[in-house]
Amino acid sequence: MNSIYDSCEAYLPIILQTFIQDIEEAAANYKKETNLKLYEHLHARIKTEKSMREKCQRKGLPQTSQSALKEIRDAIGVRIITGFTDDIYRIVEYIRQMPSIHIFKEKDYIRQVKPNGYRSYHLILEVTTPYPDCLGNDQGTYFIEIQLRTIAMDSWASLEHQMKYKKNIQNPERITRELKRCADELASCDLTMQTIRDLIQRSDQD
Ligand code: 0O2
Repeated sequence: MNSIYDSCEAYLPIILQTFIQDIEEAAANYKKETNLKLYEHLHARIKTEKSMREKCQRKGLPQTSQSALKEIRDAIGVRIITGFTDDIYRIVEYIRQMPSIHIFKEKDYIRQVKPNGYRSYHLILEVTTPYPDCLGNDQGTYFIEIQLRTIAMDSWASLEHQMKYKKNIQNPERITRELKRCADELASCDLTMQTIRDLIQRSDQD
C-alpha cells in the first residue's frame, strides 16, 4: 500500500527538523542572554500511517494525501514543555516572527481553560517550503501542529488522556470533577512557581 502522505512523505521529517533547529537556536540565544532555559523538553513526531488513516476514518475523510496533509493538520506535531507559563507566551511571540510561517490557527487554552481543566497553547502553523506539496505547488505549504504546555499542564494532560480511553469507569462524574480540581490545583502551583521565579529575578537585579 502507498503511503497516505504519497511522495510528500519524504519532506515531512525535513520540515520538522528545520523547525526544531530554529527553536533550538532561539533557546540557545535566550540562554546566552539570560542564563535561563526557554523550555525544558521538546517532543516531535510525524503522525504514523496507522494513526493518520484512523483519524481520516474518524473524521469521515477519504484516505488520501490531501486529507492527511491539508484537511487534517497534525501530520507534523511538536510539543514544547516549559518550566513556567510566561515561557509559553515568549515562545509563541518568537514563532510569530519566524519567516515563512503563517499562524493558521491559534487557541489559548491557558486563558480560556477547557471545561474539563485542560490547559495548553495550540498553534497550527502553515509553513512555506522549498518542497512540492500534495496539490502540486512547487513551493508547497505544510502544516505543523504545536502544543505548548508547562510541566504541570503536560503531566495532567498525559494522565487525563490515558483515563479518557478507560471504559466502564464507575462514577464518571466524580472522576471528571476530581480531574478538574486537580488541573486547577496544578494551575495554582504554576502561578506560584512563576511568582517565585519573578521574585528571584527581581532580587537578582537589585
Ligand atoms: P489526536 O488523536 O491526539 O491526534 P478543532 O477542530 O480545532 O475544533 P481539534 O482538532 O480537536 O478541534 O483541536 P484542538 O482542540 O486544538 O486539539 C488538538 C489536540 O490537543 C488533540 O488531538 C489532543 O492531542 C489535545 N487535546 C485537546 N483537548 C484535550 C483534552 O481535553 N485533553 C487532552 N489530554 N488532550 C487534549 P486530537 O485531535 O484529539 O487527536
